[in-house]
Parts: sequence; C-alpha cells; structure tokens
Amino acid sequence: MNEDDDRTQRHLDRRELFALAAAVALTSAASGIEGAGAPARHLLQRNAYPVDAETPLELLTDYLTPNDLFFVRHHFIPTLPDRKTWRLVVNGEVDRPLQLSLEGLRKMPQSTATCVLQCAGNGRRFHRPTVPGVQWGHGAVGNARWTGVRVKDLLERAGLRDSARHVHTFGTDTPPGKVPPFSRSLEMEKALADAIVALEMNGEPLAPLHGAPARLVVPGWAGDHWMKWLGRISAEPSPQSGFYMDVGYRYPRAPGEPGVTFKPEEMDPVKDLFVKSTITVAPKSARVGKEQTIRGFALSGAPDISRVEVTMDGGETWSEAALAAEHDPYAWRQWSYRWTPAAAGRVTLQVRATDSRGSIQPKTAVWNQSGYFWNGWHEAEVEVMG
Ligand SMILES: Nc1nc2c(c(=O)[nH]1)N[C@H]1C(S)=C(S)[C@@H](COP(=O)(O)O)O[C@H]1N2
Ligand SMILES: [Mo]
Repeated sequence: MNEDDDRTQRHLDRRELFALAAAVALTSAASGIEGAGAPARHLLQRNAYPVDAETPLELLTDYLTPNDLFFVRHHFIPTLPDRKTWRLVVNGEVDRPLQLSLEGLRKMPQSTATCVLQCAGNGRRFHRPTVPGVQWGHGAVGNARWTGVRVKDLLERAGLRDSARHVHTFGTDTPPGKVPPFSRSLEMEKALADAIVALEMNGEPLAPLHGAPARLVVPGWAGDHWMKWLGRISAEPSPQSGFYMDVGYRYPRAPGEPGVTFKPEEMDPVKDLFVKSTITVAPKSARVGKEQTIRGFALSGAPDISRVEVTMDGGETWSEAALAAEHDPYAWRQWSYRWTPAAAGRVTLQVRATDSRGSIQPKTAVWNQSGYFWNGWHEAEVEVMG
C-alpha cells in the first residue's frame, strides 16, 4: 500500500459507525426457527468490532435474501474506498496491466450469477467439542443475484499469460497492528470458470458492508474467497502465502476424531461448500389431523440439490420434501414438506439434503479445529396435541 493508495481510502467516520451499529442492532442470540408473530427485522450480532452479524433463520425464507438482512462478516474494521477515486488493478502475469474505474468496469460486458454466499464458519457453535472463533448459528448464509464483470474477461483483456496458475486477491481493508492482511488466492481454473467481480447485489449497487464498490463472487466456494472492497487481482504462478492461506481457512485432508487437531500442512485451503439443509419454518406446536408446512433451504458446493428428505424417527425412514422450481447453479434450493400429524406427542423433525454430485448430508458434521462446514442434520421439535 503506498501513500497514493492511502489517499483514496478512508476509515469509517462516526456517522457511518452509527449506521453500522443500527444495521446490526445489538441483540442476544435466539435460535429462531419457532418465533411467534412477526419477527423483528434485524440481524443478530455475534461480535462488536469488527462487525459479524447473522440473519435470524425465520427471515431466511426468500429465494433472494434481502440486502439489509444479508449476514456480514468483517475481519477488521473496514477501510471504505471512495467510489470516485477507487480503481481495480489487474496485474501480475499479464501483458497489459489494467487500472479500471467503476465507470470503466460498468462499460464492460456484465454478467450475473445467483448463488449462495456462506461463511465457512456458519454453524460453528454446534461443533462438539466447542471451537474458538465467531460463534455463528445457522444464519451466516444468504442467496443473492450478483452482477458485474467476469474475472475471465478482465484477465483476457489484460493479456493473461500461460505462466499464471492462481489469482491473488486483495481488499482495501487494512488490519490493525501486527494482524496479518486478509490474503486469499484461488486456482486459475476456478477463477476463469465462473468468478465475477460484482458491482451489484440483488439489482442494487453493492453496499459498503458487503464490499462496495466491488467484491469477488466465487460460486460454490466458502465466503472467505469472496474478497470485499476489492482493490487488486493479480495473476500468479503460485498460490498466495500469508496467515489466512497457510494457517487459517484450512480443513484437514483426512479428518480425525472430534477434538483431534492437525498441523497446517496436514490441511488444505477450504473451497467447496458442504451439502446441507436448514429448516426456516416449523411450528412449535401442531394438532392431530391438521396439515402443517415445514420449509427451508438446501445448499452445496455442487451446482444443484437433487433431493431433500425429512425423518421423524431419527433417520429410520425418510420422506421426500418438494423442491421449489426456482434454481440457479450454486444457488440454494428452497424446499417444503407437508405434514399432517397422525398422533399426539413430541416429534423431532430432521432434514438432510443430497446434491447433484451425490453427496449426502451426514447426521453429524465432521469436527475440525476451526469449526468449518458444520452440516449435521438440522432439527425442529414439534409438540403435537390431540
Ligand atoms: N476484504 C475482505 N473481504 C472479505 C472479508 C474480510 O474480512 N475482508 N471477509 C470474508 C469472509 S470470511 C466472508 S464469510 C465474506 C462475508 O461477506 P458479507 O459480509 O458480504 O456477507 O466476506 C469475505 N470477504
Ligand atoms: Mo467467512
């Protein structure tokens, strides 16, 4: 970062900090699948500075998650670029490095992907034994329409060289003190396949909380690859190094028993999301003979979900839920299950999803020291009255 770059950035002023605080109204964690009456429309804050806030599950009922309810995850207090002076630099192993303004990016062909953004740590609080880190419940996830310029188009315009195998990505947020920068890189193959430098989210200019003026979208991959406040992408022969590549955001190659930790070299960077299904609507109580509809969403690092099933006997027998018609590659798939209780008593409903690659959601998520990719069967308890 040279001085020149510094002048194009600024830290949040007081007004913006208050706006942030309002966006993530302080509230304690509620598990939120029951919620009587109209739920309050705000995020659930999991951390103060930087901002880490998730969406209450009962508000994750739309195919497209509204922007003001979309979860937020920052490693540091962000440095927000000024839209007018901001430039996206494309350099590294290219013949013609680029420096593009927002206007310049808008003039390039735009492309759209509707897909899931999920933090690798979503559901961390459900791992046993517990693991340190932001104690996300189920709501560090959302589905949105992202519009912008394909990374492929940018790299081709810059004259990508064959020597480049990885794309290093850099945000304009700077860590405090000795904290290492949030460095990421992704394989060239993935970057060229479907990554987008997004300028819009659900038809609106990207909001500051979500990385304005531009962020990376990596369909099917965990949120840590989705660099916000993007300032530079660089084509490189090798992966980027640094704490968040070499130590953080890694998952054991061959996971062990719960509680067993691994050295960084026994792990690989997290990439594809794991298949999972989440319940968003279930009654707390029901009546024998009266139909209920249970709802939720299912997602995966595979492009589609092929089935969602419900069990009421702990996995002995399964019934298929109906999948909603709306779907896009790497988007979530909404599902519903109509159920008419036959007998009084307490019922534990559990769901599991299967993706288009044939992966089936496991009953218990694989424990790992960073608490990534929790995807155990989600359940809801229903009291059936006679
Ligand atoms: N520059 C920058 N980009 C970032 C982060 C960050 O701290 N700094 N956090 C990442 C992580 S871990 C996640 S899960 C997503 C969250 O995106 P959102 O806040 O728009 O939901 O942004 C990613 N991009
Ligand atoms: Mo994340």
